[in-house]
Amino acid sequence: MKAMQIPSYDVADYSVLLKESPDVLSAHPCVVRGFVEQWSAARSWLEIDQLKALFGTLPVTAGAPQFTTHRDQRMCQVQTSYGTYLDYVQQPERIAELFPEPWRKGSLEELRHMQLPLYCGNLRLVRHAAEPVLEQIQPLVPGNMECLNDQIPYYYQSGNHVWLYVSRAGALTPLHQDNNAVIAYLAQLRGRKRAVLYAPSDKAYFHTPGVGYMDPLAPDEQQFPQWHLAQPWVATLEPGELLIWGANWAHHVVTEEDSITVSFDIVNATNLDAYARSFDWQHELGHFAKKNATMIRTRSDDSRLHAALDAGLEAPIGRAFMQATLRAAHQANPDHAGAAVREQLRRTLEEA
Ligand SMILES: O=C(O)CCC(=O)C(=O)O
Repeated sequence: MKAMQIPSYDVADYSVLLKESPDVLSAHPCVVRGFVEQWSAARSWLEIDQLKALFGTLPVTAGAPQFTTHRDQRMCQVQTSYGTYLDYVQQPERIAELFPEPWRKGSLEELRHMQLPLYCGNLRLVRHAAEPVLEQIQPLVPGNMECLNDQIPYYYQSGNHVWLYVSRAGALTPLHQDNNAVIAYLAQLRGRKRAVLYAPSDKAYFHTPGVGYMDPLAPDEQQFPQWHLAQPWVATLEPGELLIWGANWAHHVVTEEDSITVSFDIVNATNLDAYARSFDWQHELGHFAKKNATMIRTRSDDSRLHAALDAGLEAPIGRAFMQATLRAAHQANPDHAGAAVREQLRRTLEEA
């Protein structure tokens, strides 16, 4: 199918569009101009040496491609610090010295064969709504969008929702859908990226169970026999532009010019129920609760939570922990500003 160009709006026009059509991101992604410049990060995260000084000691992995979403895709991966990864971005010729073998996956020889740069996409900057790093990207959402993130208990603890991507030209993020049915954006601070997106309603065409996601740049006719029925939406993202898409939109991103990009995940009224039903946060929250089971058992007498902890499965523990938290919050403060959101979350979880 002929690719559709993603429409681009000035932030004021995007705001008007959202007022008229709050669910516009379900219909198509948007490029928004004139927003990113407001951020402190548009100045303080613009140089790699600044990022090294701020985040260089944090542990990360870097892979080529960033991760895999197709059963036959090979991968190389190293475990390192963010500072060492940034050294590699600045001086790729030092790769053998910076990442001595054995690697976590693959080898330098295999990487050279793949002709892809290593790409780190798992720097974890935020684990709490009050994290100072969030000050750097205020306002968090363009065009006065509704954002309920802070009203969802454990939102930033039970999944990564703030991403800082530094990538070399050629870096690849294969086609995938984000965890937790979030609305998400890529805000380009430096360099250029090319994105291809597909609506969730086209999933049968771009995804085959047991095989994975297709490569939009080289679709395999045998594995994705109806690939041509999928409608691609495309954009080239330049510095200062922000690309935003709705829940479950699949996306494939190639770094065309060395880049620095911020990505942020959003939950609002349009995807709150889908978020509540998602497995990924339930699993991560359950993992946390399981590790802290003794403390949680003493603090809560919720019998369903105790039963889930006894059974020991992460996702049901995460669900039960969230439900117990929501019930306790409602009893303690039914008039809280986030009470309606919490009540909706609780109801959706009960029904699931
Ligand atoms: O910028 C990229 O390479 C892709 C990022 C991405 O896919 C995401 O944040 O979900």
